[in-house]
Amino acid sequence: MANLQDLDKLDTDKLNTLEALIFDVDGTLADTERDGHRLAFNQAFEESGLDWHWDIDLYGKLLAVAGGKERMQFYLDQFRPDWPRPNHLQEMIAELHRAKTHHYTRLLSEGVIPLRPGVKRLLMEARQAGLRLAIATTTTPANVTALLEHTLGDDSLSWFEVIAAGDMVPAKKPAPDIYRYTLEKMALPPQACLAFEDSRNGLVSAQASGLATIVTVTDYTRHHNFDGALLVLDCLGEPDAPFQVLQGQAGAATHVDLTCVQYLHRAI
Ligand code: XBP
Ligand code: MG
Repeated sequence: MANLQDLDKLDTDKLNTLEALIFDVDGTLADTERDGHRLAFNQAFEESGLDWHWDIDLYGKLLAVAGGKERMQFYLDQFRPDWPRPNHLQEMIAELHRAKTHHYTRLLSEGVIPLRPGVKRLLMEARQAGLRLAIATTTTPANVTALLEHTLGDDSLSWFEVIAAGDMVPAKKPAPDIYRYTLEKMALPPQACLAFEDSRNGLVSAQASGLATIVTVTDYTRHHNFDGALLVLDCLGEPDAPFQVLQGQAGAATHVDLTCVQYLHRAI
């Protein structure tokens, strides 16, 4: 007969069991911003005859705002106050965003953007171990489909129980909406999950949802404030290409595998 302590331990263990990994997309699954989204925006601007051009440096500033439509509005407000606004500005931005998404998904279909190191390996290991997987991203759903299909194959969409993206929620990152939506759909408490992010906006969104978060930085986000992150790395690493720990403790791990995520989950 188990004594009360054992029952308590069982409940605690159940609550503390790692059930799911939730992934951000842009900057986390793949480094998509500089050579993907940014080029697609510029192609859409050029074909519309606009004198808008987002160079690498300016785009880094514009990434302060999540969401492509919101980013174009931010660009006008912050950098083009004198640009003559048409009456139908919101429709124009929506049309530009549709064109941009067309260019971006075509870039992905040409294999321009690979997955980041360790991403495919960790996803396969997680699936093998029966961990549930989800995506929580600000980007447009069509962009997620294109990235997954062109990097992991057509059936990879089914690996993710929930693909929460873009306008599915009222407020984009850093608001918690997209992670709360994902947890609700999975009927999981945040304590049973780990989130993977690349930016401060993403970390704030995940943390506000109660999620412990592992960050893999990009060139655009390396300088961000990641206070509160469980661990900050240069990438997930591979067995023959160890990660570099930028903040936090990874124990004896040299790359993020299931042993590493279980170790980190026990630390929260
Ligand atoms: C990153 C974003 C997105 C992309 C552009 O999303 O903020 O807006 O930059 O995609 P996340 P859209 O890091 O949450 O994956 O133009 O489709 O918004
Ligand atoms: Mg991101």
